Amino acid sequence: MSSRNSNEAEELVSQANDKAQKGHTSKSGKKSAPKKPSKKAEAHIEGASQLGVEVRKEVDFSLWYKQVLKRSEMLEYYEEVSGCYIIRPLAYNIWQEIQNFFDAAIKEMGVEDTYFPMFVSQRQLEREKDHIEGFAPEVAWVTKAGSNTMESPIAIRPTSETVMYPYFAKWIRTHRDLPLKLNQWCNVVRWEFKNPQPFIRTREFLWQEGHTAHFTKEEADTEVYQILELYRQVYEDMLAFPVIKGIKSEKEKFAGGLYTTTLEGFIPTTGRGVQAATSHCLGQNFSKMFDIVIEDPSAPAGPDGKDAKKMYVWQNSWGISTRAIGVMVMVHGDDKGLVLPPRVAATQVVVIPCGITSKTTEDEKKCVEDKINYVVKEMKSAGIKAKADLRENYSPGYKFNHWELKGVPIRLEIGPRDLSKQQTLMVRRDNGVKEPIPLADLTSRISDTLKCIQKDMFDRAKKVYDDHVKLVLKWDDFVPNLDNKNFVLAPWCEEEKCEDSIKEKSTRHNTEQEAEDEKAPSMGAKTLCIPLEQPSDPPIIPGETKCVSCGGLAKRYTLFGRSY
Ligand code: 86X
Repeated sequence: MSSRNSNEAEELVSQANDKAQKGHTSKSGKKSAPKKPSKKAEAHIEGASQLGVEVRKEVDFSLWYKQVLKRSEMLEYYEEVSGCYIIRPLAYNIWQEIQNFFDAAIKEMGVEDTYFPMFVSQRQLEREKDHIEGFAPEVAWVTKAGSNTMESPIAIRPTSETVMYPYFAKWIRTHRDLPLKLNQWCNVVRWEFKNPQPFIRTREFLWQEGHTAHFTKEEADTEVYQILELYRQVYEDMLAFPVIKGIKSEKEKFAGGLYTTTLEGFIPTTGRGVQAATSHCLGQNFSKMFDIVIEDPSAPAGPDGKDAKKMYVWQNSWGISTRAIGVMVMVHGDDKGLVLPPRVAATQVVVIPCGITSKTTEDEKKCVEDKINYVVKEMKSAGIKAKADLRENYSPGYKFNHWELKGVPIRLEIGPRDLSKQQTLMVRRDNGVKEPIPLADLTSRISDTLKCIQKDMFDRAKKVYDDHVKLVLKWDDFVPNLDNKNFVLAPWCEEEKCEDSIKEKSTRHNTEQEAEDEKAPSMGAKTLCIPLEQPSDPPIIPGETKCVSCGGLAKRYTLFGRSY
């Protein structure tokens, strides 16, 4: 198991070299010199591992994704344990931006941060038995201490309901203890055996889990949707990643809860859906399991010694994970590497000296560098995350590639000729557009452009998403649309049997056994969500509109798709 990642990492290089070579076969059938230096040569070139992405996003998406993450230095493969990865500063910074925003927003709602142990006893874990049954194979256990087998093994939290709720029961006694709103930022472990994918499916991941208890269902309901809206803001406003809000079907909801709200995203290159975040109303299911009760204030204990009526509290739980980073990369990245939305970019602007030749005097060079340092300082004091790249032994071209790979939203080029005209050349990472900017307006123009990039990135992604949601009314159009890498939005009866049948009917039964993860188009469609915002044209007419699959009566439009 432990050698798998190491192989995987090496393959990143060798497969890519193969591909580069395949693409360069000359007419005579002889391969031209490979574009990339051999692995050995690479070792000699300073920074060669950052030389860029060698495989096109559209050609081999999965390899492209791994290369972008690795070469941009967002992520490193952890050789020791399969399915685990090192989140490097460039990526961790994005997580911190998400934390900062979300933390401030939930504090505003009265949520407090907390930290519970990562271990849970078998006894506590099994109090949730009905619901963890399906999850049980993913639970990781600690069974030894040193060389001694432990008397009672302890589980590592896959989520913290069973860790926290015994203490909710202890802390919540009367309605005056409500609402209780706790959140923790932590790691969780789910020992999955499906193909791991950095950020998207990893055995350990980071998330926040919010757990709250309320006096009324209404209060709980309100919070569920407030949190869902905050998650939308994280994805759409920060990561420029469009999502659709909805409710999970009974089959797809968190079995332990009453209902699950979700954000569903779309990865255009594969046509697959991805669950971006969930906010559950647990109802009273967990409070009944864990005996989280208060005295009903409307039926207090009587003077006659009659016991107060017990009332089970209403609970919610909600979470967003580091998966968000992965989907952002998948949607916005291109053949040059990462493309970071300005709001989460650790560096928003990089300034690079250009046009320095052998004829440039030392004085002129110094002038350029001084000016660069000056504008960087100016931008920084205006709140723009700017930096200068004044490294000596790298050409401007090398630096351009380097910062493009890392997704920096704006590059500024400044040379002696720009200085004489009191201007700089601005180059946008997201669309490559170049524009000279007068130095006098620099900070305001950069600020505006950063906002514009943020908006354009979202608008472009949103248009792609919208174009791939196909409204389908009859079954004949269902699978063809899926096969064209679309989601299908269709009237549905909301019966589980029908959901199973749709999955079955949309699974392509290939003769050669294909790994589910590798050949996405073969897998069946799931319901992703019942969107909160329903199409109005044509409207669903109760008692009349037919379910897209079984012909029974349709309740609501439901979003279907193949998903991660
Ligand atoms: C469901 C529910 C919920 C708090 C969230 O979605 C947000 C944050 N928790 C998580 N879930 C499990 O309960 C679960 C349980 C076990 Cl034992 C497991 F191995 C995996 C699990 N995965 C999800």
